[in-house]
Amino acid sequence: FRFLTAGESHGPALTTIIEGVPAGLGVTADPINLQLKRRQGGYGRGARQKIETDTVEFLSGVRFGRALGSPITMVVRNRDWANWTTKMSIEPLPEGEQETAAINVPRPGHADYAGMMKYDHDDLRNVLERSSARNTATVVAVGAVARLLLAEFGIEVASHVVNIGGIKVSGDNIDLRQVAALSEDSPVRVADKDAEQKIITAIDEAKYRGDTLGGVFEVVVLGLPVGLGSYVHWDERIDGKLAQALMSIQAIKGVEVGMGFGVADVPGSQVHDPFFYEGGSDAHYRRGSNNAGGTEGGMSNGEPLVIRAAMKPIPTLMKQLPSVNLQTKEGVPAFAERSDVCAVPAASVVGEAMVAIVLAQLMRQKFGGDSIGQMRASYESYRKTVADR
Ligand code: EPS
Repeated sequence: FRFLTAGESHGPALTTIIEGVPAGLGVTADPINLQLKRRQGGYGRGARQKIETDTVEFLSGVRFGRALGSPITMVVRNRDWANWTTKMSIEPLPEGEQETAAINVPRPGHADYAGMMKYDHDDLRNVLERSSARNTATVVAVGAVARLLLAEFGIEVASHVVNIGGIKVSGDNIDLRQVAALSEDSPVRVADKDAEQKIITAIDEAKYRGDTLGGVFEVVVLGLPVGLGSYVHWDERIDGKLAQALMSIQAIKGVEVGMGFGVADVPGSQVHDPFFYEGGSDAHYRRGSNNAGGTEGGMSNGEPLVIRAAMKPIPTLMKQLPSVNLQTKEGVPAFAERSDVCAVPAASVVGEAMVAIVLAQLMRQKFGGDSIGQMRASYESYRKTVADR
């Protein structure tokens, strides 16, 4: 299960090709469009989301709503393209027409500066168009296909926001399903009404000041089998793969699994999750807590996966930060363009997608098969082996 994405934020479309979806898996536009809609939501989003209604169009790999086993191509068209045909013209402009003036005042915290140096661009638009979080629409589309695969094995992926701008959500040890359901109804994807109101006010205040806010979201996965990933090589560890995947999302600066950095503060007796055995008709090994967040030794351990990511505030500030004109070397305010005040709720949906992608990859790796039936047979046989131990 691998994929590539392509597309500029204000170009004609975003495109992705996925390979490795087993033949026979039900794949239709509706569940993908639902995820795209979730990504577009959240209090604190900018005007772009009013222009777009992201929907997916399949160009290959699906017939009568079932995956063919061939590469799946999906396209999400940018409605805003209609307003950018000259500024983002693919062909050279006709004789006599002026190219849009280059922008060369990088935003602190953005890809602008490093991207201009790296690719030798004079215009930071050539960097921002691809570095833009607009591309997360394709990531969410791929994640939606991954979720369809995971759902075949009873694996569910959800998320909620636990902190925006330092306002933290209270409530440890609440039921994960309940949290997911509550956050779905919240404009900031928060499962705590008190915090929700404070966060909405904080976003309004940040907007008024021309500032932006970051935060932390938590992705929770239920129904994972034990043994995805491996301890044998550094690049096969599930936690490492998940961290890389979450860090690949624009503006993410940190990832924690389970108790995360908290493990540094207390002794081992308060960190590690004790085992016990529950007999009866559905006899199985159980754990007294889940501080490990569902991974031990680079493998899933059969408990819910709990992983958090911290997002920095978006670097496009309407109250511009000090910067330098890269041509004149003069100190001037940074470039500012329409943007979001806070995109943490949207990032939490993107986080779900990235996690789903990694898990789909690991499920494909462990259970193989070219069709969904073959994959299921291998999964069932493994499940039986584990249940009999
Ligand atoms: C985004 C689309 C972008 C931004 C945002 C995310 O659209 P536009 O630039 O036309 O307003 O709103 O991206 C960023 C803030 C960024 O820095 O990347 C989207 O569809 O998610």
